[in-house]
Amino acid sequence: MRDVAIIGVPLDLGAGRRGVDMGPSAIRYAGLRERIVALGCQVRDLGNISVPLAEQIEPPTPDERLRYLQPIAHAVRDLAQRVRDVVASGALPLMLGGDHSLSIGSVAGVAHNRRIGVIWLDAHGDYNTPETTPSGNIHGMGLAALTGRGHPLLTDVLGQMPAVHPADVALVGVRSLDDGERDALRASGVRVFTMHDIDRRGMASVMEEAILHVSVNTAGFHLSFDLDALDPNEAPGVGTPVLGGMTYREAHLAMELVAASGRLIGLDLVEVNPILDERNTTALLAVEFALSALGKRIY
Ligand code: 5AB
Ligand code: MN
Ligand code: MN
Ligand code: MN
Repeated sequence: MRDVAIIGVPLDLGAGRRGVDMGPSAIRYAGLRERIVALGCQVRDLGNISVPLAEQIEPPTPDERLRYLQPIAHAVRDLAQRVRDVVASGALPLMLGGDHSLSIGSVAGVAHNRRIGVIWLDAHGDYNTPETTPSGNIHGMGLAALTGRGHPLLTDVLGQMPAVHPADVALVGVRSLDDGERDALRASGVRVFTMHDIDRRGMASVMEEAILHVSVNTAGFHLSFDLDALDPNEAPGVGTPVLGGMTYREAHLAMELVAASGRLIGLDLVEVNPILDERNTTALLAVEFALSALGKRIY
């Protein structure tokens, strides 16, 4: 079993709704560390990176197209450096969010000086740019930034532009795209698997193709798991719920296939919002997914 390093990112500046800054605590309280240790992994919890509260800083103007750009750029740079160091130490970085803009840092760190694949599990495309965003929220721009589209403070975090090649990315679980975002995704070369594909083909077939797609000529893949990929009936504690999502069983199977590939090199669990959750259900699910992705077996 591998070494795992946990990093919390109590960031909610990238989201339109408050509360995902409490996600790292909720996932820790759901028993993350002990349960990964029980799998036989060596686990270090590196604590949280330091992120300002919205109350501490200037509010954005109403028509701002990159809300809280400066503090988010600072946070993702800090995170990317820590993740790069974790990777150099031989451990697998496990990020707890926090809004999905944090993945701009985590993926940049994992991708430092090498070619990696990315699987982005999400109800959304996160492929907006300052030009297409309907909200100005940076958590809707993360995947675009990682593939080189957007503000330079977000596209060039560790001096490697783009951090990942669009052709090495698979987006899985999508069911909500903005118009400009859809056009940009179509032109990008990112492989997109919608909920329609999952319904028609089944999760196993979709995930096997996604894993193969991101594994060709890469050092492995990073999995960025936005918990809103799940159906809100099963995972109510997310900031931007969209009907028609994955079941627990489907997402669980996806994680088992990730583990079986032997190619996982980094993992984000993001967008857990304890304010909207019921009895920490969504955080408990996040822990189950981490365990399965790290190789927990039933038999
Ligand atoms: B999440 C929306 N496309 O850009 C936007 O939760 C939602 O990280 C983004 O996937 C959702 O504001 C971002 C409308
Ligand atoms: Mn999402
Ligand atoms: Mn997302
Ligand atoms: Mn969200």
